[in-house]
Amino acid sequence: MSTASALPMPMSQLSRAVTEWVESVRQLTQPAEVHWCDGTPSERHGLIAELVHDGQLLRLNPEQFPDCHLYRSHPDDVARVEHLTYICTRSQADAGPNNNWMDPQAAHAKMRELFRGAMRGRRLYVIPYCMGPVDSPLARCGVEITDSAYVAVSMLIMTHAGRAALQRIAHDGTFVRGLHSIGELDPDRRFIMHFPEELSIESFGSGYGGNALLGKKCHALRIASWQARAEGWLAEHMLIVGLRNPRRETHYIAAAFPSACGKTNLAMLIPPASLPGWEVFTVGDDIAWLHPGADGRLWAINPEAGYFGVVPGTNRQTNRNAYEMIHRDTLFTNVALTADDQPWWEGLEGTPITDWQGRPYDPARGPAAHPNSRFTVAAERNPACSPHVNDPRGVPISAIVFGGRRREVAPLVYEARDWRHGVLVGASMASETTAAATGEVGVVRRDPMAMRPFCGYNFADYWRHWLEVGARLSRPPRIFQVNWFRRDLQGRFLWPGFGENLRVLAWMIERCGGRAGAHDGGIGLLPRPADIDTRGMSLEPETLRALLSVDAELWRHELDETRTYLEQYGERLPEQMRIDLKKSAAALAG
Ligand code: OXD
Ligand code: MN
Repeated sequence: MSTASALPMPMSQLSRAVTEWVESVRQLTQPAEVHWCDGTPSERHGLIAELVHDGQLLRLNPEQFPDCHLYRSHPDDVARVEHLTYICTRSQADAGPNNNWMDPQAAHAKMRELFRGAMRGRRLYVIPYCMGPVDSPLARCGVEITDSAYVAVSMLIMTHAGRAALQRIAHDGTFVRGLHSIGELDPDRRFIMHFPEELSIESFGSGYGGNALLGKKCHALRIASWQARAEGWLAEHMLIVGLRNPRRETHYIAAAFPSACGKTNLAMLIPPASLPGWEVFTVGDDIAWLHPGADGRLWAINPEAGYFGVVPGTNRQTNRNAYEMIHRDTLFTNVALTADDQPWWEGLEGTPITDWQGRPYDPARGPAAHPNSRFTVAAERNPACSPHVNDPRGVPISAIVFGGRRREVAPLVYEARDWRHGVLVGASMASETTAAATGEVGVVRRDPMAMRPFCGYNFADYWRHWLEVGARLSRPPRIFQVNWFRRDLQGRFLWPGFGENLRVLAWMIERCGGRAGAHDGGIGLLPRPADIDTRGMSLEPETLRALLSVDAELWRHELDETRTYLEQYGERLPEQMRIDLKKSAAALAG
């Protein structure tokens, strides 16, 4: 690859704001060269070839995994760092108790010192990108500057990047500025700063996806949630899936789950053989931008162009679509290797010989693949990719699902009474922590709308905004909560999950069509066991009853915890939510 400081289009067609910003970053960071990404496949292949040449990427077995590569991160840089992630608004109250906060001027000063001269001897990549189809009025653009070729390649897979995005930026006259450097990968000099009032991001000291691919969590959730409030829409941590029932009607569902709780699997679900006639289409696996439409419905686009999915557990049985998808043109991070250079992770057959750190595999040192090892792959490689994935209007949403990972308390599924109750249901979500973020795994924490690490402003204002958006919808989606992770006293999962989850989604769709039954279970509307189609499944009737049961005592405790949590938001908490919480307690009392 040449030193390519060449611009991808004539200077006269470029936004001046972009060129001036790139120049100011160049002066601050002092790179050896500047590369403007044009987003072509040949550029991506060139960058990958360079990374292979200098030993940062390993080419995987070309027969079994053509055009697939392995990247090993620094062992201290394997997950999002929530404790080092900040929202820097002028007023601390705007960031809310749900965010770490730093004064914007102090944060800029701190970051300026970290970035000063940080790219000496390195190449600076300029990545213009568009989150969402480039011709969609719902899409928004950004430019990421990074000194990591791995990050640049990942952004080229995960976003609509290159010339078309630059043209759109020149036309829109606005973009999100994202400045990133891996620095020295020193955990003590690592910060992920967001300046929503300035539409900018500064990230230093990590190369991990959620900290470094700035289009993803930083832009498409934290900054976009702020923009969405100002503009009247929602930026959410949700997959989007289309389900066509045997009557040939397609319904789209948007579902929020915390990280590493199976969003990618649900978005690419394979219908069980005993439920013939169903088809599944993936629109997105992680982020949804939801806009009220002129027809009173909620319309969704996926702002991303690829998947950054958790690998362990993926196999032909659990997710055949994903398993097939990642056999070609895929960038793996922190998986193990077999003797013939095939990638390996827990959940696959075969034997690893090298662990994720490149050491001879020794089971005494823990799993061979890192529990948060990932694949990065273009969405179009997904055999179940929806034909509407690039539809500029998006897709209409029939149902919104909130899901957590709870070994007890939450039933398999229930429906909120209406949108307003649904906002409370979403705000009450709690889930066990996973390896996607640093910190202890398996601890229950409140994770409203699965947005706890991603909401770019005060949650109380966010719930108010949800209530306002709902009030504008004449045909709002129905709202449900699910829990695929309930266990028995021996710790065994009660529900098989994966493809079988379609049985629960099918009930929801029948509810949307006014065809399925439900009873008021105090907490909301629950299916009776007969309402869930379990034909062809080996599920004992008492297991299904247990899955659909609500322990009033445990739930009362849950409501108390929810109240304590929500009350931290004080006066900013919408009064409607207090009233609805009281109503919920009364309904439970009978
Ligand atoms: C992700 C996450 O990578 O939520 O999607 O951490
Ligand atoms: Mn996610």
